[in-house]
Amino acid sequence: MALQIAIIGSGLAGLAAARILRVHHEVTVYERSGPDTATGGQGICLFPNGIKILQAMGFDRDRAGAVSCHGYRTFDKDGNLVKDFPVDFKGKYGADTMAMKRSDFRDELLRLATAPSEDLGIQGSPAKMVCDTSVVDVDPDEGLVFFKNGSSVQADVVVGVLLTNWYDRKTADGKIVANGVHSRLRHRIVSSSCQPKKNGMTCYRVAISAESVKEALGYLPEWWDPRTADSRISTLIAGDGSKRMVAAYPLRHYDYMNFSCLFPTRQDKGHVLDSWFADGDRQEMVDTFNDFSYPLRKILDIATEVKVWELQDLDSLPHWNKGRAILIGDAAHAMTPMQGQGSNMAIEDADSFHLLRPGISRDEVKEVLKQIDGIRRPRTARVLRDTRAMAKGISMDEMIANLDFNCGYNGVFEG
Ligand SMILES: Cc1cc2nc3c(=O)[nH]c(=O)nc-3n(C[C@H](O)[C@H](O)[C@H](O)COP(=O)(O)OP(=O)(O)OC[C@H]3O[C@@H](n4cnc5c(N)ncnc54)[C@H](O)[C@@H]3O)c2cc1C
Ligand SMILES: *[C@@H]1O[C@H](CO)[C@@H](O)[C@H](O)[C@H]1NC(C)=O
Ligand SMILES: CC(=O)N[C@H]1CO[C@H](CO)[C@@H](O)[C@@H]1O
Repeated sequence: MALQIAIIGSGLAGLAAARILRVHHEVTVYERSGPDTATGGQGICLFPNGIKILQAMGFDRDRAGAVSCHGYRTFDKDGNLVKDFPVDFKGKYGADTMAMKRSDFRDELLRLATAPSEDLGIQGSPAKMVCDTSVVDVDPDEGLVFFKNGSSVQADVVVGVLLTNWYDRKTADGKIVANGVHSRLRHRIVSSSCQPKKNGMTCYRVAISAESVKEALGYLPEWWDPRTADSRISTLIAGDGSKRMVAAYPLRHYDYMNFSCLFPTRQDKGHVLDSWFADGDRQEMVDTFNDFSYPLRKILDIATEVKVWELQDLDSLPHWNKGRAILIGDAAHAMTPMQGQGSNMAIEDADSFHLLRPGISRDEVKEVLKQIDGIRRPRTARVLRDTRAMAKGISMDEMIANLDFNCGYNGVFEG
């Protein structure tokens, strides 16, 4: 008998889980927004640990416009190369590292979750998407999912993947929406408090097209130009103890570059920026990096849309599951993007649902969810710890050890 599976949230974790589970079970995904909702337009980097699992799902890198990255380059603020760190991700860990536009990545996951089985060459039936449907409560023991309109459904497994339940959200008109509903939902599963922790850094995020830079500068800087960038993820560091740095990675075949501009949070700023959708102030960003080299200053100066976010994460939770319900993705282990492992962990979580094997009985579900919790929690706790350490600065050896630990993972059966 196939299990009835309810997934709350069609984000990266939910859709990946739907793809894994649709082969042997009946999956419904409930999404409070529209069908093409993509939280943030940010670029996203997938490492070999995520890519190996995605490839096994039939992930199509061309559809996602993925750009392979073959290592890291560090520049000083004047744009001089300080360090080149090539990484043979494929040779060393069995798959590439790829940067993608976040919405392209989600579109590809949506295809894998909902396309006809024949198209994907798999068994089972597509996951059902139910959009514009907020889940307001769950009963983990009974497997009940309650909707805003008062109705409910019963499932054998409830997968909770709610991003916004760990911090407040800002609406388009600037109102801060309390996370009451989401925290109630989460507290049904995990009773401990989950206050986000800020790591002291603020991040401006901007996307800039190669076209607009060529127009403004007449050329592409060395670290951008595909002929000289050698597929590296580039970082420009202030190098003056101020911890200011700019990370740049290419998207959509180098047509775009997304920049994360990091600096220590100004304590004198009264307001709290809890949402990574908040609009930032371009002038403030330009001022913060005004001693960096001309091409970068100019590039930041022509940015049209500046997003600002105070980096924050969540302490490791004591458990992720209760009864028939389990949390995965950011709801279970939100971390800052300092290692770029957040969504990779979500993909690994999804892969662990292979343990809900074909023919499993309804009665066995609770045991298996406990087992998944036992496998996933220690690993994500370590990745969180390493990600926190990144903010303080780590040695080259530590960085390599982290890459080995993160990228060397081969899925739940080889874990
Ligand atoms: C600035 C930034 C940069 C990042 N860069 C990287 C990177 O380079 N590499 C990487 O691996 N990770 C990165 N991450 C982390 C990554 O974005 C997250 O780990 C990932 O999105 C988590 O997926 P998710 O499915 O848990 O959440 P999401 O993708 O946000 O999905 C949650 C979904 O649930 C829906 N939802 C919420 N509440 C309800 C409800 N009550 N009812 C129904 N639906 C609901 C939402 O609408 C949404 O669609 C970054 C994060 C940030 C903030
Ligand atoms: C309530 O919402 C759910 C989920 O969208 C839907 O399936 C159900 O038909 C709705 N019930 C009523 C009475 O509107
Ligand atoms: C191409 C791309 O992904 N651009 C995104 C980069 O980040 C900005 C700010 O978050 C988004 O608005 C862009 O869509």
